Amino acid sequence: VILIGRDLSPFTRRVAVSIELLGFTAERKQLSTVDHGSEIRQYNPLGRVPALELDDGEVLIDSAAILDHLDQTAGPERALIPLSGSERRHVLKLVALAQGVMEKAVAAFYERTRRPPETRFAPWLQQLEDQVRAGLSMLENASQSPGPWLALNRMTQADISAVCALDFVSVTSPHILDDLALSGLKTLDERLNALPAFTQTYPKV
Ligand SMILES: N[C@@H](CCC(=O)N[C@@H](CS)C(=O)NCC(=O)O)C(=O)O
Repeated sequence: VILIGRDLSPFTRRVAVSIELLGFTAERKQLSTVDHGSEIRQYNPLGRVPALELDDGEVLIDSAAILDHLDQTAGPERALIPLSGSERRHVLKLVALAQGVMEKAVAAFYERTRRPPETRFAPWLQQLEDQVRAGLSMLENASQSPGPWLALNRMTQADISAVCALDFVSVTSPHILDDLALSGLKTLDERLNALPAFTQTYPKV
């Protein structure tokens, strides 16, 4: 399989990390939406990453759909999101919070880097950054529950997505984290970033 997208994209990174942790392998095409739009559109007409080309040529788009496929392939015992019930709802809620942080942090990054400065709208940027802070604070609350993981007694997609979201914010907009108490989340972040799946994919601007 081929994973299209670079590790600066938190959506791509959570897929890359999940592939590695589930014991799969993928060829990487570290393409950027800024510089490689036409090549990316050959995989995803929307021009977005990540996309995953399977060995038979089928192309999956959107990180959530790709993660769903990886979990199905891995089977219920190893899936990073539990199959059903309250455990599934709990993990999905935390994943949604992490995904929301990614979406808002990416939007804030674009607001600051893709617009001519005179067309930036400060109140909108402020709202995006407040949403990032709110999402991270909720994930921090989850990190305070007993045990080393955000949910359940093992690593789930909640942990992977939360770390990918936090690292994207740290690398692209560290000022958003000023005065935010994230000790539990940062401890989790340090622990996971010591694993090769995370170290090898750490985002670079
Ligand atoms: N919901 C999508 C979001 C993907 C996304 O927004 N990717 C960004 C890069 S981090 C992108 O492709 N941006 C270019 C664009 O949306 O035009 C997913 O989970 O894969």
